[in-house]
Amino acid sequence: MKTLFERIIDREIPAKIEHEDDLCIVLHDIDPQAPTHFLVVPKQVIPCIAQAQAEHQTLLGHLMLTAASVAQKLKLEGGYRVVINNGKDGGETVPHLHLHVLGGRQMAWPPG
Ligand code: DGP
Repeated sequence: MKTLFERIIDREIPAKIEHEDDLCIVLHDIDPQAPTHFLVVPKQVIPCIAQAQAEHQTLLGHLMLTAASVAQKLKLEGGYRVVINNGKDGGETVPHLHLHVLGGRQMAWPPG
């Protein structure tokens, strides 16, 4: 069965897409937790970061660099936070690895 993000990648579910390339898609979160909140999602399904393997190293780097370039495009000059939720305790709800990028307000630490 397809993950939610695969269905967005395949245009079965609409989303506000900010960027797409051969390896990933970037979309705005449906339930933003900051003035800007987007997700960087690999087209290849890795269920969670804990299941990433050495063969994914280049892809993982690409996701990080894409997060930074889209943050720059969206003018998050004051800074931003990049988050990966892993598994139940990490708050992951969609089992398809993704980076959250949140910006446009002062972030708190520790996170909830
Ligand atoms: P996580 O909890 O880390 O697995 O993050 C999943 C995120 O996906 C969550 O912040 C909400 C977002 N999300 C869930 N359903 C949709 C959807 O249909 N469209 C979009 N754009 N985002 C969604």
